Amino acid sequence: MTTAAPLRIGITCFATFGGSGIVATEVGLAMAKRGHEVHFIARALPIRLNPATPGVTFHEVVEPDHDVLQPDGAYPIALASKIIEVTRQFHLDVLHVHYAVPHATAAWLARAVLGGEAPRLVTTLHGTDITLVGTDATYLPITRFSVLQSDAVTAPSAFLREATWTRLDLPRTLPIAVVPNFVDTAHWHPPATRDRRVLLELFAGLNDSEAVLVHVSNFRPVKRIADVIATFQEVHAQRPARLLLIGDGPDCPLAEELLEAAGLQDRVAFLGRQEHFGQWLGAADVFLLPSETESFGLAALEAMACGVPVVASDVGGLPEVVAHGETGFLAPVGDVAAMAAHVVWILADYARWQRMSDAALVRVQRLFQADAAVDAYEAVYRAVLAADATGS
Ligand code: GMT
Repeated sequence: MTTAAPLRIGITCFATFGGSGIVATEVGLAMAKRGHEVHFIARALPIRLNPATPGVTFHEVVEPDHDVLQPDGAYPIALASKIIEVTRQFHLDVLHVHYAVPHATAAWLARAVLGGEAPRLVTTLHGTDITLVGTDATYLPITRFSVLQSDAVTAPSAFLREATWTRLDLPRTLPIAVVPNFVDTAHWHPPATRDRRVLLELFAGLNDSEAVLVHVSNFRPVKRIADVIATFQEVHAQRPARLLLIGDGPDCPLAEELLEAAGLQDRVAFLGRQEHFGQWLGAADVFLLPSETESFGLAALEAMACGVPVVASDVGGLPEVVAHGETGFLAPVGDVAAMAAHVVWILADYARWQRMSDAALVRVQRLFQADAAVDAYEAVYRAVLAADATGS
C-alpha cells in the first residue's frame, strides 16, 4: 500500500499484443496493488489484464455505428469522449497514456473539453510512435503538439529520449524521464530446474545435442523476420538446432515461406499468439531479436529474466538492455553471419552459456525491477500534481 494519498489514475493503451500495452497493463496493475484506483480506458480489454483485479476498472471505448463515419471511423474522438466520461464520473487525478498517437492527442482533446476538471496528462512514448509513425509527415505536427501538451513525458530508453528530441525537433530542455521497461520477476524467471522436457511437447524427438533458438514478436516488418530465419539457417548448418516462433503478425506468411524454401519447416514450432509462454522461453537456449529498430526490446528483457542469453541488433535501445559479451551479443542490423556466429559461440560451451544466463539474471535484478519503475512512474504522477497545485 502507498503511504501518500491514493490517486485516481486513468490508463490508456493499445489492447493488442505488443510491448506498449503490456507495459501499460503492468504499470496499472502495480498501481492498483499499491492502493491506487486504476481505470483502464481502451478499445478492448488489454492483453494480460484481469478485469476482476481489485482496484481496477476497465472502460471499453466503443465507436457508435454511424454510417457516415464508416469506413473511416473516429476512434480518437470516441476515446476522447470516454476519457471525458470516466474523468467526470471518477474524478481522475492523472491520465497516463501509452503511445503518443492517437492516445496523447485524444487526451489533449478530452482535456480541452474538461477544462478545470481535466486530469494531469503523462505520456509514455514507446518507440514507433516516434521513430516511425510520429515522423511520418502526415502525423508529425500532431505528434509533436501532443507531446508538448503533456504535463510529463517518459520514454523507456535514453535512445528514445534522444530520438524524440531530435526527430520531433524539440528542445533538450523539454524534460523526458527515462523509465526503463521492467519485468515482474515473480512471473518471468528461470525454471527451478532446466528441464527441456517441456520442449518435447513442441519438438518431437528433441534430443540434448540440439539447441533451441526462440523469437517472440508481433511479426511486423520492423522485426526482420527474414533475419530470424536466416540466422537460424546458418546456425543449423553448423550444429543441430530447432527454432521456436511465438507471436502473430503480417510477416508470419513470410516466415513460413522462407522456412519452406529452406526445407526447415520440420525443425520449427510456430505457436502463434500465446499469453503464457514463460515455460517454453525458460527452457530455450538463445533468444533472437534482429530488429531494424527497437526503442527497448521488452521481449529480450523477458528472455533475460528467464535466464536466456539474447542475440540482437546493435540498434536503438537494445544496447541499454543487452550487455554485449555479458548477457548476449549485439551485431549490426542485417548481419546474419555475425548473429549466427554469436549464437554458435554461446552454445559451444555450457559453462559459457551458464555465465551469460547468470549475468542476464543479475542485470535484470539490478536494472529492470518492477518496483523501481513503478516508483518512478508514481513519482512522475505526484510531481505533475504538485506542479499543478503550485500553478507551475
Ligand atoms: O515491438 C513492437 O513493434 C510493438 C511496440 C508497441 O508499441 O507495443 O513496441 C515498442 O514498445 C515496447 C514497449 O516499450 C518496446 O519494448 C519496443 O522496443 C517498441 N518497439 C519498437 O521500438 C519497434
